[in-house]
Amino acid sequence: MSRVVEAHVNVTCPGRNFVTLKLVCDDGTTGVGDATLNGRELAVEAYLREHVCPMLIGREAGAIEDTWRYLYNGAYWRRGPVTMTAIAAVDCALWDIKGKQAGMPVYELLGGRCRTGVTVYGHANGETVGEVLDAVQTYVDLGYKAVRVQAGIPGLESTYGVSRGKLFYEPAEGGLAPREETWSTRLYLRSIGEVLGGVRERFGHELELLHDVHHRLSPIEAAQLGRLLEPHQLFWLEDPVPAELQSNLRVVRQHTTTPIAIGEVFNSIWDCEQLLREQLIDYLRMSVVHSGGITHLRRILHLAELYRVRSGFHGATDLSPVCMAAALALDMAIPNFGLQEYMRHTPETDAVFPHAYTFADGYLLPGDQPGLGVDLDEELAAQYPYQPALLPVTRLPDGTMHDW
Ligand code: GCO
Ligand code: MG
Repeated sequence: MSRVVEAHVNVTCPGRNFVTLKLVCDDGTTGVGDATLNGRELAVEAYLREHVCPMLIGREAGAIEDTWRYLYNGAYWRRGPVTMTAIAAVDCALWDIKGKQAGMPVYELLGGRCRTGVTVYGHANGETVGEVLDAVQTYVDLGYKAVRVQAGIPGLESTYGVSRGKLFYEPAEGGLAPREETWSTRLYLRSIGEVLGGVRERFGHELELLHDVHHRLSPIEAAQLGRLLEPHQLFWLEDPVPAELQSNLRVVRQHTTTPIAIGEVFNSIWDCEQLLREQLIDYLRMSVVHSGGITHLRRILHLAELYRVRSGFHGATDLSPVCMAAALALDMAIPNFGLQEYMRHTPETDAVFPHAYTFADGYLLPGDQPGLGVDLDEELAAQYPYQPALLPVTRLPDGTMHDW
C-alpha cells in the first residue's frame, strides 16, 4: 500500500494564473491535479494549503473514493466552487498516481476506450461578420469539425467572447477591480441571427456550430433566441439563462428544439439533478476541475446517461492542461460523450505543463502514458509569478448590474 508523503500547491502565471496540486507518494510516484478558479485562484490555494494538504499526509494514495468522501462528507461544509475545486485537485492527483502505479492511462482504469479520439470545438470570433467568417475559416483549415461562433454587437463597445488575440481567448484582466462592460439584450437579439446565418451560408451544414450566451437572458428571451436560431441548426446553444433555478429551463424547452448546453459554473450533482431528470438540457458543460474531480463528474455523467444527456466539458484557457488531460480521460471512457471544448493554451503554458495529448484533424488524442499523461515543470513555473487578474463585470445601459 502506498501513502502520500508530500503535498505542494503551486501557483504560476505563464500567460494566465494556474494553481496546481502535486502529491508525492512514499514510493516516489507523483500525481498532479488542476486547482484553478479564474479570478479566485488564491482562495483555492489557501483552502488547499491550510485545510486539505495537512490531512493528506500519511493517507492511502489508492483510496480515491474514500478520500473524496473524507473531504466532501467529512468536512460538514459542502459544495461551492472553492471547496469543489480543491477536492477535484486531490481527486485528479490520486487518479494520476493510481494510473502510474498500475502502468495504465487513467481512461483504462475508468473502463477503457469508448472511442478512438475526442472531437473538440474551437472558438471563432470577431467584431464583424467578415472577421467571424475569417476566424471560422482558420479553424476549418486546422481540421476542426465544430466551431463556437461569437461576434461583436453593433452599438456595444465590447462583447463577451470576442478576443483581442487570435486562438487564445482570455477574458480575465490585471487590476484590483474588474473591467466593466455594457450589455443590451435588445441589440444582441437584433444582430446574432445574421452572424450565425452568415456562417451557415458560407460553410454549409457539415460544420457543427455552437454559440454561448453566457447566462445573459431571461427564460422567455432564451426561448425566443432558440427559435430564431432553429434554421441554422446549432449543435448547442450554451448557457442561455443562469441556471441556479433549474426549472427556468422548462420555459426554454417548451418553445424551442435548439439543443441546450449548461453547466460550466456548476460544482456538484445537485446543480444539475433536475436538469437531467426532466431532460431540460442536452449537453452538460461541467468541468473536472470545478466539480469535484473525475470521481464526482463520472458519477454525474452516469446519471446523465440514463436521461440521454451527453457531455460537453468546459475546456477554456483558464482550465490548465492538467484539467484537459483529466477531461480527456473521462471523454474517452464515458459512453455518453458529446463534444469537448478545446481553447488552445499559449506556448508558455504548454511548456510549463508538458503533456502527452495531441491535436490532429479535429480530435484530441490522449496518448498512452500511464496516469493522466501531464506534469508540472516546477522550475519553469517559478519563472512566472502570480499576477492578480479578474473576470469583467457587466451592466445594462442604465447602469443596472447584470450577469456577466
Ligand atoms: C466557455 C466559457 C469561458 C468562460 C471562462 C470563465 O464557454 O469557454 O464561457 O469563456 O467565460 O472560462 O473563466
Ligand atoms: Mg461558456
